[in-house]
Amino acid sequence: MTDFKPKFLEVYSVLKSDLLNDSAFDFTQDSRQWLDKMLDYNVPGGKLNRGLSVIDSYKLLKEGKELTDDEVFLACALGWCIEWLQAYFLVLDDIMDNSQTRRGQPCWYKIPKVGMIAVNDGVLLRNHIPRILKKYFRSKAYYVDLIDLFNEVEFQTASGQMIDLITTLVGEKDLSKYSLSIHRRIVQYKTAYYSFYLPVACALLMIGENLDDHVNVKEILIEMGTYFQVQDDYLDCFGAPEVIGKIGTDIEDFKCSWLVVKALELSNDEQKKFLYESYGKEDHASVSKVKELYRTLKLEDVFADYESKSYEKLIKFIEAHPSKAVQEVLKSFLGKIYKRKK
Ligand code: GPP
Ligand code: MG
Ligand code: MG
Ligand code: MG
Repeated sequence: MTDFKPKFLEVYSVLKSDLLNDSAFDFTQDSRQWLDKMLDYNVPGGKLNRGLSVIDSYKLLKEGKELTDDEVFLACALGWCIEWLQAYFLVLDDIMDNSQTRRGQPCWYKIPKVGMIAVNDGVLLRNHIPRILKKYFRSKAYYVDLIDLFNEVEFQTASGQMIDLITTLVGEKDLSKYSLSIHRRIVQYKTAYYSFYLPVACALLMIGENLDDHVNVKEILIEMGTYFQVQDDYLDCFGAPEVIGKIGTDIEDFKCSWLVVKALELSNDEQKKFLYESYGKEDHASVSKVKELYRTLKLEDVFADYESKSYEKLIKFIEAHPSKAVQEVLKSFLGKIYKRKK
């Protein structure tokens, strides 16, 4: 597989420079400097899996044909649109989840000078996407479909985020409503569409495909995204903060995490009673005890089993797909996340 990362990073500088010189706004030195720092802090510092998947997928769909410089640039620009979307979601998600760190540094809103300016920065990040699309894709036949795709996926993500948040409402803390089916609904919407379907859908639009002809690919990617968010839930508790770059908050936040759903399934009456009393509390002692119960219930093994079963299931789905090129795209994506530690 070609390593597009250096090229991808080059394209970031081009897009940033476009945005810092956007003629629709009369930038002052201060505002340009703020935006410059805000972008560098929030956009390029992640694993870039989502963004790189657009160009990787595009290359595989081209089945060995050389890509032109223009094609590489455009696929990278689309990849960055997804990274921008992700930056926008994360800046706001960290406020909503009361998180402290992200990608090994304080969350943007935690920077003293930033605070709630982060909310507007999130709005700006979101607005940069249509600006990039307009500049580079306006003349393409698939422009309308691209705009529509980003809009649909953003709507699905915000709706998933809504159900992630309203299940935790204070005063209604009730673990009896948590189940695998609710968890599935939350994670499909809040994570799978934008993280898995979107990159591949972008590549498909770029090669001129109609997305209505790829419902099956979408289903597989949503399944993969569900598995990815289960990993995220697992790492929130069992991951090493210095590796995942963030400190988990799911127990404190009373989240409908895969771990708590599994714990409820496996607990005896006494353990259940303890969970009902302790889950969702801020204090360190309660959080530690919940983690201790997770260990007693051997959730690490339960997860390892889920992980290998999900992998096998996904490979089976993928291998049933009629196109070898599409199979390669899906396998390459799965390979990037299987047994990930961050
Ligand atoms: C990840 O959930 C979900 C998102 C980042 C989507 C946010 C959507 C918005 C409309 C703001 P998470 O809270 O488990 O992620 P993390 O563990 O990285 O904080
Ligand atoms: Mg969240
Ligand atoms: Mg979060
Ligand atoms: Mg999480």
